[in-house]
Order: sequence, then C-alpha cells, then structure tokens
Amino acid sequence: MPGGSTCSAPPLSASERPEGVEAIRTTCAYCGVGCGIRATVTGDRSVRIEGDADHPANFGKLCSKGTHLGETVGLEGRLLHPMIGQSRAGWGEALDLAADRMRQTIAEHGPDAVAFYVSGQLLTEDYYVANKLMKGFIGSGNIDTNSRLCMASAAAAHNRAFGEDVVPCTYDDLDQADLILLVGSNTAWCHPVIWQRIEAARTARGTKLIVIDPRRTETAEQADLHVTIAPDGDVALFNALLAEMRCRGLLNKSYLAQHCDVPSGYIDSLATNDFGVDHPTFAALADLVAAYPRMVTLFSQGANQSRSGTDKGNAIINLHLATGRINRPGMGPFSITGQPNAMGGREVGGLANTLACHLGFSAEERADVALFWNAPNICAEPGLKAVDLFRAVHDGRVKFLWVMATNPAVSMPDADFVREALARCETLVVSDVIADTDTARLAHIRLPALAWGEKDGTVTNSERRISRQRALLPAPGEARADWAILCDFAGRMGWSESFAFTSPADIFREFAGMTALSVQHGKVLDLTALAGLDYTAYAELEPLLWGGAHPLGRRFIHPDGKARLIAVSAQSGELADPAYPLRLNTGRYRDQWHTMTRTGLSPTLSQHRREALLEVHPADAARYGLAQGGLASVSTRAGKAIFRVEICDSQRQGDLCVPMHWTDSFASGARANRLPLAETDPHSGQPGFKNTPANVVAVHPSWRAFLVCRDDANLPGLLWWSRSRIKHGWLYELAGAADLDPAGLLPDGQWLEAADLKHGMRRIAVQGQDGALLAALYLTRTGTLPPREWASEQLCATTGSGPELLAGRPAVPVPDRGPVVCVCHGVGSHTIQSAACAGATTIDEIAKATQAGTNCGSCRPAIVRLLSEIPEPSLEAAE
Ligand SMILES: Nc1nc2c(c(=O)[nH]1)N[C@H]1C(S)=C(S)[C@@H](COP(=O)(O)OP(=O)(O)OC[C@H]3O[C@@H](n4cnc5c(=O)[nH]c(N)nc54)[C@H](O)[C@@H]3O)O[C@H]1N2
Ligand SMILES: Nc1nc2c(c(=O)[nH]1)N[C@H]1C(S)=C(S)[C@@H](COP(=O)(O)OP(=O)(O)OC[C@H]3O[C@@H](n4cnc5c(=O)[nH]c(N)nc54)[C@H](O)[C@@H]3O)O[C@H]1N2
Ligand code: SF4
Ligand SMILES: [Mo]
Repeated sequence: MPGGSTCSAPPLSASERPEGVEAIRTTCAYCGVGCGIRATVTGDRSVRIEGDADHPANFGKLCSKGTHLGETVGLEGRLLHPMIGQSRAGWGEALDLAADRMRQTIAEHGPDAVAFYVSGQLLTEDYYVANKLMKGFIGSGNIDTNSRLCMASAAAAHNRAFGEDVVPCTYDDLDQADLILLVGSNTAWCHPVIWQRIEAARTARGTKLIVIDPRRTETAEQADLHVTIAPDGDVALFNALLAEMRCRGLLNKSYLAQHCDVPSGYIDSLATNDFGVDHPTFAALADLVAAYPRMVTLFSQGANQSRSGTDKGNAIINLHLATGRINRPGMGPFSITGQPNAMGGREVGGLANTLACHLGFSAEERADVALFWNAPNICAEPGLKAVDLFRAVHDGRVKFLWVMATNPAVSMPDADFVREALARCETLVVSDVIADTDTARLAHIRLPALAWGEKDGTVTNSERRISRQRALLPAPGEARADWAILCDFAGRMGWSESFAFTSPADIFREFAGMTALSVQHGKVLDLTALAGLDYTAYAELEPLLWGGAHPLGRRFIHPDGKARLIAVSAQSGELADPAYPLRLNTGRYRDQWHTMTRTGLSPTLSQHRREALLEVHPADAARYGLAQGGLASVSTRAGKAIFRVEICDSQRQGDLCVPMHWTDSFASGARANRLPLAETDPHSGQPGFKNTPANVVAVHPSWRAFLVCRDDANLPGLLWWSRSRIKHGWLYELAGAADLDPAGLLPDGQWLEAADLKHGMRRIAVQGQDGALLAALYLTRTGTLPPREWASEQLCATTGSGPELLAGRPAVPVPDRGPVVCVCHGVGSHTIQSAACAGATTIDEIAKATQAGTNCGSCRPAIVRLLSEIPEPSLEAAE
C-alpha cells in the first residue's frame, strides 16, 4: 500500500508472480457473499488476489473490493503494540490491567456492569470464545454485536416464523428462480457477486427482476420493474400483495393447512387497496408475482434497518408461506448478510438475546450449556442490545466495555451520544487492527489484533456456507489473534482451563461439538460431524454448507413443526416532525467498506466516490436553494452534518440520502451517524437508519480549495474538509469562512506561487530539492478550481513545469477522462461516453473499446446507465 510519504511501485501483474509460490485459498475480507480467493504472496506485505474458481459462492468471480484487497494488506496505520493510553505496553501489562479493572468492576457492581461489543468481522472462533467467556464465565448476557445494526430484524423474523434463525435458501435458488424480488437491497453495489449471479440467471433463463427501493439505485435501474416505495412502506405493500394473491386464488391452501399456523382471520382481513404505491405499479408487481411461483425474495438493510424491520421480514415470509413458495428449488425468502461472518456470529450465539448455538435462556437450555462449558457463572438472562448497551454505558450502569472489530463511534445511530458514552466509560478496551479509529481514540487500553491475511479460522456466508480464512502473511509487530487475546485474558481472570485453546482448530471442534445441544433441543443447526476434525482436516477444510439446500424442508422448528404466519400491520413507520419535513436515508458506496479503515487507504477504490454526497431531488434542491456541487448542512433531532450536494432524480422528492462511510479521520462533519435517531424495532432492537426526519440548508463558504500532499495535512479549524487517498498521498477538499494561512498547511521546500486577488484566487506549489512536487494548493473565492486528477498525478513527479503546476493542467491538454467508473482499468465516464458516441452501443462493445468492465465487472451497471443516457440520435447515427 502506498504510504503517505513514499512513492510506491504499481502492484505486480500476473506475469510477474514469483515462480514456485503457491496460491493460498482463503475467503474475502468483506461482504457476506463470502467469495473464495486464491492469494499469492508476492513479496514482503504484497499479495496477488484472484477469484477461486472452485469456490461455490463465486466460482472465480470477485468484485472491485475483493479484487483490490492486495492494496490493503500494508502496515499503514496499523496498531502493532498494546497501548495503555498513549504509551506502549507489554501484553502482560495491558491484559493484567484489563483483568484487574474487570475484576474490580464485577466485585463492586456485579457482572452486568461489564460488557463486550463485538462484530460480524470476527472469525467464528473469536466469536465463540468471546461468547463463552461473557455468558458462561463472567456471568452476564452483555455481549452484543454490530449485527444488531445489521441482521437482528431478519434473525427475529426467522425466529418468529420458523422457530429458529435459519435462512431457508442458498445461492442455487437464485440460479433456479423465475422471479427475483430485491427488497431494500442495492445488490449491484453491496453484494456484487450475487448480483452477477442474478444477471447470469436473467441471461440464461429470462429470470424477471423486481427491485423495491425508494431510490433508483444502479440495481433498480436494471430491473424489469422498480417499485419506488415510500420509506418504510414495505409491510403495507407485502400485506397488499398477500391479499391480492388471495383474491386471485393463488394461496396454497394445502401447504397452509399442513405446514403453517395462521392467526385466525388474518389473511382474510387484509385489504388489497392499501399498498402505498401507484395503482399501475402495484398491478405490474402483482402480475409478475402471480405469474412466477418460482420466486426468491432477497432482502437486506432497506428491510432490516427500520423501526418495523422485523415486521417487514415477516410480511415477506408470510407471502412465501401462504403461496407455498419456500423449501423448493428457486423459491424462498432470503435474508442476505452484510459482513463476512455475520452468520457465524449468529451461529455461535453472539447476539445478546441468544445464549449459544441457536439456544435461548430457558432453565433447561442454560443448564445444558453450563454443563457443556463447565461454566461456573452461566448468565441468567439475555443481555443489553446495542442501543440499550450504549445507553447503559452513558448512564454508568456499564462501567467496563470491550469493543472488538467494530467502530461504534461512527457506526451506531446518534453516534455523538455514543461517543459521549465511550468517553465516560470507566474502562474502555478496544481490540482493532488500526491504531487510530474514531473509537480507538477514546480507549484506555488498545489491543492489536491480526487483520485479514494474517488471521486464521472460519466464516459463514449468507447461504450458511462455512469457509476457511487462512493466514497469508506473518503477524506484524505484536499483533495477536482475537481468540488468543481473549484466552490469555480469561486465564488472567482465573479460567485458564476452560480457555486452554492453542489453535483455531481446537475452538472450532468445541463449537461444532456444542451444536449437539442445538440438535438435542430440536434445532437444525448441526455441525456435530465436524466435532472430530483433526488439525490437517481443519487446515484443509473445503467450503461446506450446513443444513443442505433447504434445511426447513422436513419440518419447521416450532414444537408443532409448523411455520407461523405473523399478523403484521402497516404502521406508517413515520416519525412525523414538522420541524424536519424531509426524510434521511443512508447507505453504502460500491467501493468503500463501512468506516473506511481499510478501503479508505486504497487509491484505486477511492476513485469511485471521493466525497460523501448528499443526494437530493431537483425539486427539493430548488426549494432549499441547494446548488450542484455546493455544500449543504443536514440536521435532525440528533445532530448536524455537512455534505457535498448531488442533485439527481434518482431520489424521491422529499427524501435525502447520504453514505454511512465517512469518519472524523476522512472528513470534518461529514459523519452520517450524527443524524439517525436511536429508535429501534420493538422485536429485534435494531435501529432504523433509513428514515429519519431531517432538514437541510445550503452552506456558503467564503472560499473553496483543494490540496494535494504526500503526508497527512495539519489542518487548521475549517468550515469543512474531506480527504481521499491518491496514489502518492492525499487529496483534500477544503472550504472555509475565515482566511486561510497556507504557511501552516504546506511543507517546507521551494514555493511557487500565483495569485489573482480580484477573483480571490491563490495557487501554491511546493517542490523538493530534486524538483519533485511535495504539495500543491489551489484556492478560490468566486471562481472554479482546476480538475483534481492531473494535479494529483504530479505528486512525486518532477515532470510538471512551474507554470503548468500553477495552472493545475498540462501545457498540452490531455483529454479529461471524467469521473472514474471502472477502477480496475481507470476508465472515466467521458471516455465511455466518447466510445458510445463513436459507435459502441453495448456493454461488450464498450469493453472492447475502452477495457472498462472487463476485470471484476462491478462497474457494468454504471456503464449501462451511461449508455442509457446517450441521446438516441448518436446511437442511430452509429448504426
Ligand atoms: N460496497 C459495500 N458493500 C457492502 C458493505 C459496504 O460497506 N460497502 N457492507 C456490507 C454490509 S455489513 C451490509 S449489512 C450490506 C448492506 O447491503 P444493502 O442492504 O444492499 O445496503 P444499503 O445501501 O445499506 O441499503 C440498501 C437499500 O435499502 C434502501 N431502502 C431504504 N429505506 C428503505 C425502505 O423503507 N424500504 C425498502 N424496500 N428499501 C429501503 C436504500 O435506498 C438502499 O438502496 O452490504 C455489505 N456489502
Ligand atoms: N447510517 C448508517 N449506519 C450504519 C449502517 C447504515 O446502513 N447506515 N449500517 C450498519 C451495519 S449493517 C453495520 S454491519 C455497521 C458496520 O460498522 P462497523 O462495524 O463499525 O464498521 P467497520 O468499519 O467495518 O469496523 C470494523 C472495525 O474492526 C477493525 N477490524 C477489522 N478486522 C479486524 C479483526 O480481525 N480484529 C479486530 N479486532 N478488528 C478488526 C477495523 O479496523 C474497523 O475499525 O454499520 C452500521 N451503521
Ligand atoms: S462480493 Fe466482493 S466484497 Fe463480497 S465477498 Fe465477494 S469479492 Fe468480497
Ligand atoms: Mo451490516
């Protein structure tokens, strides 16, 4: 990875791979698709990444994030040593201190005054140890996970409907479906390899695609039907669909009678006229659903992250049950997971409301678990769910918090309240791979964990497939595996015997053996066949699907073996608030991962979206006086944040959307989670992130600027700034009210300067002794700024002349490629548009002409969008 101050070489190409070095098979670090990777170590901290053609999740395909994983295995920003405050400490000292503090907290306030907040980015082995330690030994249920922000509503819906949190489908069902409904899922960006599989099914068998999303995303653009639903309109819509199927005589009465328990009169009580979208759209939706029984409904955060998230999940499942569209090839309600091991966390029991292995807190279950673990302090009841947990930290009920592999200071709703809570906490321990995250900054004790590429264990993907993540690189510094840190800590608490694991294989065996308890309690989670894996078998473990294709095919898990239809009613989901007339939605960008601790360091991935954009409908922009490319401040009852305005008709009027990714390390005040309220779903405790009453005003800085520099800039207090990674350093966007003094901002060296005071223009380039560009600042009060790309490319170069540098463009103009669409080949939108105007009319012709879309394929939806925008005459002219 290019460090801030080094001028690094480009990554090795396939032909440069060292001979004789074998690829290691592992699993992608990012999303819940769980793609298999073949990774070849090509040198000190450099890795070549290819898709694993033999992995059943992706058959060799990878998206842009997986493809560029090699750019994120460097040591920049890593936490390499335990730290107490700002001082380096030994492992013994740091863990002794943590254990002392925990013992003291428990002695004075009881075990419920301590808590773990963990993550779907831990491996199953880490998760298992954390859960066992908290629920069996410390003796509290207070371990919750960021899956509470992610999958909790889907899990609750599964439990209500099926009696166990089990996904009843696999990716094969997508291949075999005639109709796929995407509910609240921007699959093309967030699960790109599933998206490619959907595209393949559409090509191979003409599968129809419906997208239900308030935004016209790149996913929605490609659908046969886009249902532009009002935020949180899903329960009404699915209830109306169920009623419509009843009216059309399409309910499966024998399936309902044999396999389902239906609240009396429920289906008959549903009306077909209350569906929240216009009549022709509803009719088109109903016609497709009626026509194609082989139907999969894939749902993610637009469903889960809502105050009615569990009801949305059950409304979807109700429709599948009532039409018998479940447990057969090409059919089923399919909640897809976000993080690489969100599913593994649910399996071991990392949510505060499960005990372990899909078991609950009945006296019998607790006794069985206590016996299995030989646990002295089995917890009495479920622990606090994330939102309540941070409230308890804030008001002092929880005094010791250990955060592992998540960044709640950014990712929790009402995050400034969460920061306050973290700052007040008597003891905050943070295990992370990065030294300076927004959360780690508040920690008393920081513990360095192994990152992807170093750690070793298993993850479970969306379809219940367990795959190995394998170490490629040696542990850097003093970093250790999360499970090893926990076992060492448990030993210091006096429980060394129960945590005497010496390898992930030991832990996996114990976990697999423990699923005998879930089997005993009638559940389908059964890994007992893996309880005897020896080290070699674990090392060589092939991807393995538990539960088979349709694990609920024989019976559902409720005592009578029947599924439950749940009576859900359409609440508006509305938090009406006249002072905040707009509704704020939040989501993800194609090439960034969550709080950007890794993807934000990749120059390639940073090209796709360099800033957090506020997407707003043209009518709202006019109404609120917002200008394209200007700044705007969004406010809610929770807080305020500033974003760059992007006016686009892909938003509904009245809705706003911002990305969740930017942190205080990447921007000032563009942190989306200052805005969502910590309002939760009553069944799952999952917060709604996608429908917050909001208001917006334009921000008018007195000057705007951009800065390219090799190292982190030492910024003065500004109205707003945002930065993104470029090949040899950083590109900063700046805006201010008070005058800027460049002296403090720019490095020492030879200054070249130009100014035009009339237009408030000032430009400064700083060169080193060898003539290489160290930094350049372009500032204006009223005018425009030069394009960023050329200036960024001059960093470290000695080729730009003084006048060129001050102009911010080369003497002989180069064509402006436009915003980058294909990050793998660096192809911009202007290049694609030119190719289209020159006669390329299909995505394959564009690929041939420009190379765009020929590597990972993540940009193909964007290319289709560009092609659709080319005016007809030029297409005709080209024919
Ligand atoms: N590139 C990238 N990929 C990722 C991640 C990432 O950070 N970056 N994170 C991973 C994780 S952990 C997760 S959980 C997944 C999330 O994957 P997704 O769920 O696909 O992602 P989001 O963008 O959060 O939200 C999906 C869509 O829900 C829509 N939506 C909002 N409100 C509603 C509503 O009321 N009803 C309906 N029907 N739709 C609504 C939004 O407009 C948005 O387009 O992505 C995973 N993959
Ligand atoms: N507004 C808004 N907010 C959201 C969402 C949304 O859609 N909108 N989505 C929510 C969802 S679905 C999710 S999943 C969360 C995600 O939110 P977070 O979990 O907070 O996001 P990450 O940036 O993935 O944080 C992971 C942290 O773990 C560290 N890490 C990575 N690997 C390891 C490891 O092996 N060990 C240890 N100890 N540390 C490691 C990383 O450096 C990073 O600091 O955000 C939620 N917040
Ligand atoms: S779809 Fe992309 S991010 Fe998700 S697992 Fe596959 S390669 Fe990784
Ligand atoms: Mo997630």
